[in-house]
Amino acid sequence: WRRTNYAKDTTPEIAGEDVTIMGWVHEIRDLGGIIFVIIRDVTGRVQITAPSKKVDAEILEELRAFRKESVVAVKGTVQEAGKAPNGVEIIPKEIKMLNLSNQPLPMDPTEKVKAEIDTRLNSRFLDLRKENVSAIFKIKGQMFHTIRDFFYENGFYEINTPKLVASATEGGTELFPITYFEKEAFLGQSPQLYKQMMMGSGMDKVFEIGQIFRAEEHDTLRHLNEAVSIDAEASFMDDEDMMKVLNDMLVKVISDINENCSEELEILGHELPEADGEFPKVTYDEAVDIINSKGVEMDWGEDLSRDAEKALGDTMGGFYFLTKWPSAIKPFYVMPFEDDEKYAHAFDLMYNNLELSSGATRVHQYDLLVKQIEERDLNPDGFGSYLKAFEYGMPPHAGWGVGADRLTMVLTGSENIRECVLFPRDRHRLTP
Ligand code: ATP
Ligand code: AMO
Repeated sequence: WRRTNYAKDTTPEIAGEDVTIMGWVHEIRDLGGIIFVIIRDVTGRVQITAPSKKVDAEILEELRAFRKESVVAVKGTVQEAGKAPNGVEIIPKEIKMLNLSNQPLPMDPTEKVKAEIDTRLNSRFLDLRKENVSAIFKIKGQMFHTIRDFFYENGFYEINTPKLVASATEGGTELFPITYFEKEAFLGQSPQLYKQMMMGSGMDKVFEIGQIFRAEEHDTLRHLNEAVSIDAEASFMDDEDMMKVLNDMLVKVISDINENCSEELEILGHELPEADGEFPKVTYDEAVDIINSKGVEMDWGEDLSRDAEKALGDTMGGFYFLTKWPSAIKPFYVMPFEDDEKYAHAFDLMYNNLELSSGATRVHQYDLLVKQIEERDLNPDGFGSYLKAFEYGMPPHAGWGVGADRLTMVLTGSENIRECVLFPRDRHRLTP
């Protein structure tokens, strides 16, 4: 048996032809004199129609033994049928049961019965059979495709860096410790140190798409303990240059998804945000004023609370950059302003109240880097192999990291980050 057609390309144009369809039993309706079975595959659905007058008794018997969500192969003749999916039905000639599904199902992939997210994630393979669930991952796939294209077109080399690491990068509290033979090690929080070391390699511009691990204690709709980060780093560039790169990349992502994923967007009932020109910028100082004017208390020098993010998001709307952060709340690798050290060349990209990315011009001077590490009560000895790269010719450079799963939330209209990850890892979930 060989599959000849997908559901989608079984159309009235091929009426009269014999086809072989393979897929899942989506629905069975046995009306006595006629049996309807809907078969679902990656492209959609197609109807098998078996009138008892036209079809062998043996085949009718086999159809009656079908159980929902079993995997079957059906050979038959295509015939025009106005009311059926694609305007066709297949009159079966031969049937093969490839894998019989147990009953009852742990959840209903036809969505006649709604299930909670936990039930769905427990049976994720079944959940993904729903078109509104797989649509999210088809869009996420297009997002990665466009992003890779964008980087390659713009001279960025793709790199892979270790996820088993010896030190923290994004503040010591969110690390997962592991045993690495006789040494202590951690799961990487960010490729930060490696992408910066690559600037000392002369490769000029690099990007990485990879897993990051953060021992976030809190349980929110936008944090996971394992996420995918899209990281970029470029030599002889600064924060302004890298904001432009990020801006251009997102414009291309939105335009490509509109062009190539219109069906998926329709299934999700989602319209993509506008992104054609330059995203607005608001400085941290301006943001503090806006937030306070909205009745949310915030002192200068604090990170934005959730309420502050919401107040700012309500005012700004859409994509915007939050720039010129206080140095004290940014990591050691961020470049302070030359004329006013209390400000840093750091930015976040926001969408409404959701932080999508952080980036900055980096410190490329060895002495300043050591000073900033010490000021944050970290020990420079722990950063030996990183610091070494700053002693022998490190160009000025800048970069950013985008949370791929958070960006997918924006691109698919999902409220919960768990919807945008196949097998999410949160405080309570380590399987499947
Ligand atoms: P970063 O990687 O820079 O921390 P982030 O997007 O993870 O980026 P958030 O965790 O969104 O940053 O931080 C926004 C603010 O929301 C922070 O002040 C954080 O402490 C706060 N926050 C995070 N989780 C919760 C929560 N469950 N309830 C209330 N506030 C929270
Ligand atoms: P930051 O810590 O802001 O910056 O992380 C970058 C982006 O990654 C996403 N993100 C997360 N997504 C889901 N769950 C999480 N727990 C989580 N943590 C982070 C967010 C965030 O904006 N090294 C810097 C980047 C740089 O400067 O190049 C960094 O890691 O969307």
